[in-house]
Amino acid sequence: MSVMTGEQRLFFETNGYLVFPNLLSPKELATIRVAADSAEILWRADTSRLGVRKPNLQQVQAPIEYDDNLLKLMTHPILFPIVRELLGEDIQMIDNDYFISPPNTSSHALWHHDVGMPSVYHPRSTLMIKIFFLLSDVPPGGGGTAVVPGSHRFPMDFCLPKVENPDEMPSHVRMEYPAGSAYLFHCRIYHAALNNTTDATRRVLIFNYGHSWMKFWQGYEPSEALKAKAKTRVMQQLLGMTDPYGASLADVTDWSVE
Ligand SMILES: O=C(O)CCC(=O)C(=O)O
Repeated sequence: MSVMTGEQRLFFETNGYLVFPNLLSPKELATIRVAADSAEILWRADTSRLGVRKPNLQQVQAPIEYDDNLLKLMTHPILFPIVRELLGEDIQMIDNDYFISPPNTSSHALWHHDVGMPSVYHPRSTLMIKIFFLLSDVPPGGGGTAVVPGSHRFPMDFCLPKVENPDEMPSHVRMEYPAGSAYLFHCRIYHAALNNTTDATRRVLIFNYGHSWMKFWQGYEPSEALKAKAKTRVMQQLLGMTDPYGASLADVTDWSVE
């Protein structure tokens, strides 16, 4: 039985993304924000920790390593079943990030898509899905993600218009929503981070899911300490602890992640 409504399925197939305004309750958001804040403090205090430290992007790389509440968010009870349905039973985490876009900074990610592996032609495949959780309000001009709806179906050699400023891309749609909202997209969709022209910092958690036979994005391989916490089939598969060519959640009935 499908966990997605007919409307969600058609919208995703047509546009390549879905939005969930105000998905997290105020209490859930507060818990996640506390976890993300502590991760940020640790990351800032130790510059050997992974993640870029640029004026327009502070990247706490692999936040699931920092706090169990961030780890658990990877299996959010509404979004994870949807991503599992879209990707299939061999779902695995590929990478995860906490992005902080400082006020009044230019885009850290111009228009691109995430799936362009040489030698693999996959115009109809869903190789990766990314979920974004907004931990701060993203007002107009607040450095939000933007997508070109339907561009996940563009051919590999499609030439997007060249634009100087990412905001100038024709037909783009902006992910400008209150804190606690979430969105997900098919990773072949063209997307960008827009300039943050406001005085507010944008904070977003990103979870990228692919298939168990894919490698983790380099630098996101789960640590032994994290793997030791994975007591359930779901978490073990997400952390790549199962046979890459035999992994399946099809017979899982216990969806708890602890
Ligand atoms: O920061 C953003 O909203 C864009 C993120 C992005 O480009 C990516 O995850 O590939």
